[in-house]
Amino acid sequence: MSADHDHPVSFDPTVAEADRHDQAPAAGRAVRIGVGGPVGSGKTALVAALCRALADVDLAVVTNDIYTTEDAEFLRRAGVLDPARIEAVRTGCCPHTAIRDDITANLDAVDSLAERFPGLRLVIIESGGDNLTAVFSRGLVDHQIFVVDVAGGDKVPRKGGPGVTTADLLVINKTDLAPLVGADLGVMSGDAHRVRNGLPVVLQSLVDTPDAPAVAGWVRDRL
Ligand SMILES: Nc1nc2c(ncn2[C@@H]2O[C@H](COP(=O)(O)OP(=O)(O)OP(=O)(O)O)[C@@H](O)[C@H]2O)c(=O)[nH]1
Ligand SMILES: [Mg+2]
Repeated sequence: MSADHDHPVSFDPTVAEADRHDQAPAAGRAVRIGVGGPVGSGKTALVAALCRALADVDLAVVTNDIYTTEDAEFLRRAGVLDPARIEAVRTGCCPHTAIRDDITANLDAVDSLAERFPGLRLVIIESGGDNLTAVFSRGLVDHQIFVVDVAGGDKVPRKGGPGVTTADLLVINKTDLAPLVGADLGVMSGDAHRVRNGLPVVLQSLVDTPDAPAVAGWVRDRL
């Protein structure tokens, strides 16, 4: 038997992620925050809310859609940000590919914004809607927010997956819909805290609090 079989190489992705995560952004460059989560959970609505709440911050947005530029157009129509500060990436493939595996198109979009807006302090990158396994490469973002919603049922947080368990902030959105879908917010909150081992969790409704104050405060603390 060869030495390779006696001593197989092992790779602990948790350790590698932690090491990369500790790296601060290069001096002077904008902080990049990823917003991921399942289809329709409220990512674009949260990005719009953050643009409103952080109107005093020099910021820009990159959206990802598979075939369209729908989310970028929504944000431009909403008038929450100078349209020139919104870049759309069309992934043409599973959204996680463009935020985790081949991040070139997203890095190009961030670079283009940074060149045009030299004082940029924050870039928010919205992933296309994906599943519970989708997370951002730490080569693309410094921090990531994962958005799930109440309408998916109160079992979602305990189903786990790297988005729910390792994102720097978990948002449980659409709490206003809980009575309509029979979701128990206490169960969702309890399960989320249990699987995240102390990482923060925000429960919110963008209907009740359109400017997402808790998430906006968390983002400000990252700047
Ligand atoms: N009731 C309720 N509806 C919400 C809330 N947040 C977002 N929505 C609605 O949910 C729908 C989907 O929201 P989006 O922001 O487009 O969701 P998304 O995650 O960006 O969707 P994709 O990018 O297609 O994956 C929209 O009709 C929003 O108005 C909320 O807190 N409560
Ligand atoms: Mg969206």
